[in-house]
Amino acid sequence: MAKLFLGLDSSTQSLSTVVIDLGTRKVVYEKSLNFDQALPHYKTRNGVLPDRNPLLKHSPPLMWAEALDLLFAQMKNDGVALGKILAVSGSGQQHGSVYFNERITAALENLDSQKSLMENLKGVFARKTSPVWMDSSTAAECAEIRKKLGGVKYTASRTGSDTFERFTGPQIRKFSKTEPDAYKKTSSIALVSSFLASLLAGKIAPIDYGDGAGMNLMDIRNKVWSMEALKATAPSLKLKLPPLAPSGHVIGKVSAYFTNKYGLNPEALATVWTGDNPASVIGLGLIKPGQVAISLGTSDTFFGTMQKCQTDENGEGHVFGSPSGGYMTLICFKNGSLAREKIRELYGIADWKQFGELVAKTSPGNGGAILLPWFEAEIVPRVSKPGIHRFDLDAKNAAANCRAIFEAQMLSMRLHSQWMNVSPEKISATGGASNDLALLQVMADVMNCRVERIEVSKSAALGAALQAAHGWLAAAGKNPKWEKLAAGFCDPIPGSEIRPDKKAAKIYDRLVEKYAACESDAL
Ligand code: XUL
Repeated sequence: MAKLFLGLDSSTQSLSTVVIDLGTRKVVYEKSLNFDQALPHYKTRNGVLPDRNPLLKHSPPLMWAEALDLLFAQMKNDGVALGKILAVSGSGQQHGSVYFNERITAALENLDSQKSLMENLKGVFARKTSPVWMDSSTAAECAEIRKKLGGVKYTASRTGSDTFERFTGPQIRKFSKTEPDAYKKTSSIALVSSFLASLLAGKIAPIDYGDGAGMNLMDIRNKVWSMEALKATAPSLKLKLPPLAPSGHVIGKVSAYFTNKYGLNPEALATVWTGDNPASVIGLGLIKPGQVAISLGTSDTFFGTMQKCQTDENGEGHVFGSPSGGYMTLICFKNGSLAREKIRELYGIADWKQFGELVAKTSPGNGGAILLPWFEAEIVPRVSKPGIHRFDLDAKNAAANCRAIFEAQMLSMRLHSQWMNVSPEKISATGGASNDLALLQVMADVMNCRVERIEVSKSAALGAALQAAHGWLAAAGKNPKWEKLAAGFCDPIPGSEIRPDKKAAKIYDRLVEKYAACESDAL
């Protein structure tokens, strides 16, 4: 018999869904709905409202609710067996926040299936728009909270991260300062993830330890709201926050709204959602502590899992709760594919094949040449003024510069993930540039670790579907094991393994020190 679980992911630009059958261990349905295209009346661009102030990035929360209606209607239309879904979970873009007045509780309890979610939610918002993770308008509030908490190191060790502009705490502080009356009228604050979970459950949903850690408000070690951080952020904040809970934890049965309107199984369980990154960690199969994935996209992201909570005293990396227990880290390097492409353009290289051939003409370590490729302001390390720096590297030597960009990016990852104290057995490489073998060889050599490629479309929605299955099994007293549960859904591409070259690895053990010195010199 089919054992169906539904995962949703509300990201910046789209709402996606993945349905898995745990019986056959297969993804049986997937779909994405692009906000700009499907809901043009909100006038968003890439899911965000245009604003004259480039630092302000807000989205309309009603758009996310309306998208949920549209996607369920689409699933019904496509013949998805919604009546057989056993549990639903989800994930959302991290840090974004939704502000309700006191009418929210009754509205959620009485969702009328004759009306749309949009109509049901009329008059419940205390703030029309939601700041999202791309917003960087809270530098002052970050500094204020950090100062009240006692500096970068303390803030990071207490909440899992230093204060960041996009994090929810600084955003709430700004709202309370700039719109004190609206803040006063706010009875409840949700994250994107807990907002959508609340709609599915028909009541205010808890925030999970993964997404909750992206707020600068949660005590990362004890997984409770940190009174110290709440006090440093805004008045009466504790009263406005829902409880914290593990992701996948059962909230109750799904709201009758979805049962009556779309034929969703009335016995299906609504569970606690998480952030898109914690959900992706599951969707990429990072279950055991010490596992690492590197996503090579516009930006490069380093994901790792750890049993014990270590935090970055330099405040560059983030620690979130992982849905499979323990902790996960996220370290984001802005100059990823963006910088690789810039070098390709700079030297007029036709394609990535030719780029790889040039890299092959040079040897590991590049004769000690170092490039710092900060084409854009960098997140890790924190660099506010973009700039390219070359050390013992001839700007006219195309081949050396091609190797230098790959080595710089991997050396930077090695250096800036050292605080995690994790030596991975293997690294899963994913994202657009992960089919570049020259880059993966440099990755294996610099990290001195096996690298395997993994390709999962919609990793966050898949992670959410697995989370729904885990929650359902746990509620049935089955004590599910994550490794067993995820097996088969996110396996590496057969034959994609790349092994480190021991001689090259030794060279990088020395070069990482020179790289660190060059960084200090340039910062
Ligand atoms: C993580 C972050 C982004 C969003 C994207 O800290 O800001 O990855 O979660 O959806």
